[in-house]
Formats: sequence, structure tokens, C-alpha cells
Amino acid sequence: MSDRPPSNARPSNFEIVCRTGCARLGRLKTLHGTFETPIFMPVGTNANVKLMRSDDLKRVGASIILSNAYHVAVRPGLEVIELHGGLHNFMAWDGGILTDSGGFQMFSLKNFRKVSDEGVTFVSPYDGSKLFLTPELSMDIQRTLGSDIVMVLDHCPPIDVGYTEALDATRRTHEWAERCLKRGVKEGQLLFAIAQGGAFEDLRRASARYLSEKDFDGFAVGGLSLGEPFEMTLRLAHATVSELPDDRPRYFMGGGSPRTIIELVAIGIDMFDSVYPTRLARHGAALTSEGRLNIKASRYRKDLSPIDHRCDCLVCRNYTRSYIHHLLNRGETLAGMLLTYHNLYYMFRFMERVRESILNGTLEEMRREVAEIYEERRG
Ligand code: PRF
Ligand code: ZN
Repeated sequence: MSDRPPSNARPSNFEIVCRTGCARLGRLKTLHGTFETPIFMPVGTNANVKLMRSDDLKRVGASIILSNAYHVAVRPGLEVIELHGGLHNFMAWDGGILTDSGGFQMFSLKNFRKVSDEGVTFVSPYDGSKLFLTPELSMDIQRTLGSDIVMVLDHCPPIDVGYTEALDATRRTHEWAERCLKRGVKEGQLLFAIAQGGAFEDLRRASARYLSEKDFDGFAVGGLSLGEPFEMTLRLAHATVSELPDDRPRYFMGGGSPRTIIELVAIGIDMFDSVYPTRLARHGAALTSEGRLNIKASRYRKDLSPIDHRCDCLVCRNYTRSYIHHLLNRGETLAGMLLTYHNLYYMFRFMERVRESILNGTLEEMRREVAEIYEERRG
């Protein structure tokens, strides 16, 4: 079923341009464009990045977004996507799309039922309908969606499981990764493996080492950013990265606050996704050159300055904090739209600075600066 020639017969899709310490500036080639890494991917779970039109996504600087195979396959259903000729057409987005496999949704959604070596059963809380997701089905769904980057189906346990359970999930993740590889992707789609290993450094290393030997286009660090202390995230991510091949992209799943990004770029991560900037916006908070601002606070009622005086986005050039504060207090949708636009614009300028600092060798300075502005991780 696989259309993919073996890796030694495929040109490499990832090129490292420059390094500072363990950090890398790279270029990742996909069917919908070549992207500079380190890169941030906004989350568009239901085939939309909440409150953002696709043309505005382009305008703020997004080049690849994340979507979820499981969600889209359930609603509207694969046949609807197929009618459109794929997910790109469906959502009117001609940039890159990475689809997550459904592995994470097993535990993050309430409608998960049971997992076996064969696959995982989801039961919809809406109508009781069942979906039996196997590695093969996840691959077939992502092939139909036509995503640029396909993720293998993995087993992501909670961070606090014991050794036996973590080992079992890791073993299953490896078996599933091989089944995904065997099922294959469409020509041009990239296939990424996901390393697990729970909270155990030896399992983390073993997982990365095991997957490294297989013919994947990239490798993700899974099973982290699940509420554990940041020091632990860094230590376990580092254990994983230390065993991954140097010449392939590395993706940290489900983390992407400025602080998370700068610390993980420094240990050699290239790709990030997070709901952080978009969710924060919908809760009335802005990312700024001075850190996080809660525009809902009463001190902004008569504040005529823009969200961030150092930002030249469309929102900061036209609207006051006072106006957005007013919209928030009235529960107007426009508040979330304006804040989402600004926060994503902020994230993409932030990523430009990260890449520049790798090029200039000033990543360490930027890291210290970011740590001062954003004391905690949050996302
Ligand atoms: N696996 C998958 N998706 C994910 C994760 C994972 O471990 C995480 C963990 N933070 C986020 N999204 N498939
Ligand atoms: Zn702005």
C-alpha cells in the first residue's frame, strides 16, 4: 500500500542551515511549502484555528498548522473532506498541515473506552457511536485528509503512571509505529514517529533509540507537557533528544509558550504546537514584549495605548487596550478575534527572533530575556 520509496532513494526533506550549541536553524520541505525551523504551529483541531480566517493566518505569518485526524474523521466525517478533495481545500488553507493521529485524544477526551494491542475504541458522548482506531485506520484517514505531515498512532499515558504501565505503553507505541510505517503514506507526505517513555529517562532513551532506527522523516517527543514540573519536562525531553538522529526534524508535541519554546529550542527541538496563544486570547490575555497582560483587568478601562507598544500588527496599529477591554466586558466575539490575531502575530515574530538568534549566536541572551518576562511555563 505504501507509495514511499525507501529513505536512501528519497531526497532528504530536512536541512540544517546553522547551529548554536544544540539549537538548530533548519529547513523542512513539504508538499505545501518549505518551512524554516524552529517553527510554531497553531492548533486547528476542528479544521479551523479558532477565530482566525485562513487569509489572516497567512497574514500573521503562519505557514503550517496542526489539525486532528480523529476529530475531523468523526465530524464532519471523511466523506465530506473527500468531497472537497482534502483538508486543505475544505478549510481554504494552502499552507502546511500536520495531522495528529488520535493517540493523544485517547486520554485527553472523555469518550475513550479501551486500548488493546490491536487499537483503541472511542465512544462518542453525543450519540454513543463507536470508532475503533487502529494504526492502519489512522494512516488511511490521514492519507485521505492529505496532510503534509502524518503522525503515527501512539499510546500516550498520563505522566504519573508507574514503570510497568509506561513500559507497556512504550512497547505498544513501538509496535504501532511499525504498523504505521508498513501501511505507509501517500507520495510526498512525511511520516513522523512519536517517542514515549513516561517519566522514566531509561524508557525515554530506549524509545528514541528504537524509533531512530526506522525509516521515519521526523521524530516527536510525546507524553510530556501533561502537568509535570517544567524541570522534569526539560530533563525527559533532553533524554529523548539525546538518542534521536541529528539529521531529522524533532517535534515537541503539545507545548509552545514562549518560555517552553526557548528552553526546548536550546536542547535541540525544531517544531512546536500549542493552543496557548489562541486559548489565552479567548480568555482575554495578550502576549506582549512585557509578558502576559490580562486586558480584562479594570486598570485598562481608560488605557489608550495599543496591546503592545512594540507590536506593529493590524490590531496594535488600530485599537486601544480600552476598546478591547470594553469588548471583553461585553462578551463580544470581536475581543477574542483581535486578541487571537495579535497573539499569533506575536508568536510568529517571536519565532523569527528565535531563528535570528541561532543565526547570530545570541540564543543564550534571548533565553535569559524570555525567562525574565515569562517566569513560568504555562503551555
Ligand atoms: N501523542 C500524540 N499527540 C500529542 C501528544 C502525544 O503524546 C501530546 C503530549 N503532550 C500532545 N499531543 N499523538
Ligand atoms: Zn499586536
